[in-house]
Amino acid sequence: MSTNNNILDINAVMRKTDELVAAGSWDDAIRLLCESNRRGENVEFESRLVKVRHHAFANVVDDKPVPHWPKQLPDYFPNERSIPEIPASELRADVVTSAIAHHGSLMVRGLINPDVAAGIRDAIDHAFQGAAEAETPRTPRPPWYIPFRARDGYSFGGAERSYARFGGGVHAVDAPRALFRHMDALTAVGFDHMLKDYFGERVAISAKKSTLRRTEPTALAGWHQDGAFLGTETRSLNIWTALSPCGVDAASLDVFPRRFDRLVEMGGPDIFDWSVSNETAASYGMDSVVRPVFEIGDALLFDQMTLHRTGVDPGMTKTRYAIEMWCFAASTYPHEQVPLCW
Ligand SMILES: O=C(O)CCC(=O)C(=O)O
Ligand SMILES: [Fe+2]
Repeated sequence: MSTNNNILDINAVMRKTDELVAAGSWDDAIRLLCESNRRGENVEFESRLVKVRHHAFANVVDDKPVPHWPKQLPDYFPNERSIPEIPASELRADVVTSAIAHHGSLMVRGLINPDVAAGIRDAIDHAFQGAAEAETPRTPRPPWYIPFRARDGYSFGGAERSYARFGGGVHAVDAPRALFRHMDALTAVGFDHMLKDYFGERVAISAKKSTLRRTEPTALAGWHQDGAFLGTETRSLNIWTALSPCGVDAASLDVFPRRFDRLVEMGGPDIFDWSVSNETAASYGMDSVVRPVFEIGDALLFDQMTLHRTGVDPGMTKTRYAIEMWCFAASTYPHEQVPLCW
């Protein structure tokens, strides 16, 4: 990536961004910052982009939920007992709709190019280092780690960060360069358009749940459906992207390859009150659980009803890099998740 911006260009872009925001042209501001950062990564662009995406939400979103969602589609993978798989070239909204409705998730092979993934991994390492150094006091470590500030009316701070760290994660919004690289890699393969098609409206991501992960084989793994805290009625899609090989000697995910139309019973001797006990999970047939093997850049798409956990095994030896990014139809956005416009 080149860094051929000179200071005059940077100032000009920032001034133009101010003008666009003042005029209410939020999408143009987002586009300008993305294009500028693509030409040469710059922390000013990246941190402004996080802020503009967050502030844009209140200003651009007046969408109503589209009626009759999700579309009723036949099962495109009628003989599949495991998780349906497609190459990235076949990714379309209707394929996602069908796979989620009939199988609970969809594996997309080769969504992100391995060279691009290496750049994201590098940004994740820097973000973890920045987060560790910034712990007390929480001072920024630009360009890798810059604590995100939510607007009034949203809650995002120490409690959320401690929770993410406990789970082996750093919030993507605290790592503007990693977030840019990841969203840009997805945009480069048309994922933004696919999402818009999938929801039929504006898309927003969650500041609270979009997480850079470096997961050790010793990680805690509790069965859950994210709908336990995202709500069952919201329209969501998680894109979980592997940035290092996993499933053999690094943690994967364990996934029930089926649709659940409600939350299963929660509680038991597990990690959180929204965790599902091993016994309850087993009652849905442990034999059917899939632990996918991911190559770098493969992504699993699923929603808040999918029953899953971190897929670890005592014999695993390697750290796994991944990004979990929860996307929502803006009109059904769960406020406490703290929105950023795509
Ligand atoms: O990365 C993991 O191991 C857990 C991810 C997860 O629970 C999710 O993406 O919803
Ligand atoms: Fe989850």
